[in-house]
Amino acid sequence: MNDKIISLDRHIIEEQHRYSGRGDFSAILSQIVFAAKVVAAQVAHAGIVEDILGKTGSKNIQGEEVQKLDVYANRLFINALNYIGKVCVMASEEEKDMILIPPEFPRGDYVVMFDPLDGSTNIDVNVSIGTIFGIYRRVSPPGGDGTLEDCLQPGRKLFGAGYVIYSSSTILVYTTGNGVNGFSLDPSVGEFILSHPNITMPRRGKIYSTNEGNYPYWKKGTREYIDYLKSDRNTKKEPYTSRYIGSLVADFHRNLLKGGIFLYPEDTNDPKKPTGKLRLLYEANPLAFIAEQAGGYASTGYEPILDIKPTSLHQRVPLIIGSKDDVLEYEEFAKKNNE
Ligand code: P6P
Repeated sequence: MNDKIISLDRHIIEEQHRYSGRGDFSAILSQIVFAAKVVAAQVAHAGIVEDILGKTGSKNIQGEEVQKLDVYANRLFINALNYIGKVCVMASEEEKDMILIPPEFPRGDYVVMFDPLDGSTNIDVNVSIGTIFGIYRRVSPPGGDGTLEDCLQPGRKLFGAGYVIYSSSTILVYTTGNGVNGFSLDPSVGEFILSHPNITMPRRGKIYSTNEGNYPYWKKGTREYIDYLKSDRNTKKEPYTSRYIGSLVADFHRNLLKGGIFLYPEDTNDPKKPTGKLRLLYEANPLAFIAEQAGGYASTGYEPILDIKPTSLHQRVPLIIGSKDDVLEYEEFAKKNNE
C-alpha cells in the first residue's frame, strides 16, 4: 500500500491554511464530496435501478425534461449544504429561484452555485455526466439570509470551484485559486485519492469540441474559425481532431488533460440561445476559473468569462474554453462576427 496516498480530505485540510483557516470552506467542500459520492453510487446503478431511470414527466425551469436522477442529485446537494451553518444562499440549474437556508438552520458566510447533474439527457445512454460547482464568500452583511447580489458575483470573485465527472471512474477536480488537482474515487475505501496533481492545460491543443450541427446558425467569424481548424492553414498545418461527447464536463475534462478548445457559441437560429446555451453562474464560471488556474482561458469570444457581471441566475453565455492560445485565436476570428 503506497503510504504517499493523499486523500481529498487531507488535501482540503492542507489547502485550508491558505484561506480563512476557520474550516468553513473545508466543511462546504467536504459536504459536496459526500453528496458526490452518493450521486456516484446512484449513477453507477442507474442502468439497473428502474425507479430512477427515465423521466419524471416534469420539466425544469429550462423547459427540459427532468430525469429522476437530476431531481435526486439536486435535492442531495441542497440537503448536504443547507444545515451546516456555513452557507447563506445557493443557486441550482434545477431551481428557478435562489435557494434560501431553512429558518431552523444557521446562516453562514458562503454562497454555492451548482449544476447538480449536467448532461443528464445522456444518463439513459450511459454517457459520462457531471456535477459543476462554484463557491463565493457572501457580499451581504453576515448573519441574515443570502441575497441575489450574493449570487450575481463575477466569476473573478470565485473562492473555489470544481466538477465531478461520473464515468468509467468518478473524478473530482477542484481549485481554490492555488492550482488545479484531480482526485479519483476508490470505491473499495469510498475515498477520493489524489490522481491528477497540479493539472496544467497545454497552451495549444489539437482537438476541437463543438456541435457542428449548429454551423449554419453561427456568425461569420465563428464559421471561418471552424473552417480554419479543419484545414491545413492552422498553426498545426493539419486539421484538428474533432471530439464532441455532448456532455460539458466530459468534453471539458478531456481538453483540460490533453489540450484543446470547446465551443458553444451564440446561436442566431434558436430564440432560446441567442447568447449560447450554457449557463454563466453554474457552468461557465466554475469551469473558467479551473481553466485559468490550469493555464487555460475561457471567453465569450469577446471578453473573459470571469469578468462578466451577472444579471440573472440562469443567464446564458457563449462559452469558448480550453487551451489559451486556441481561445485567443478564436477571439481574433470572432471580431468578424458583428461585421
Ligand atoms: P447540444 C447537456 O445537455 C449540455 O447542457 C452540456 O452538458 C453539453 O455541453 C451541451 O448541453 C450539449 O448541447 O446542443 O450540443 O446537445
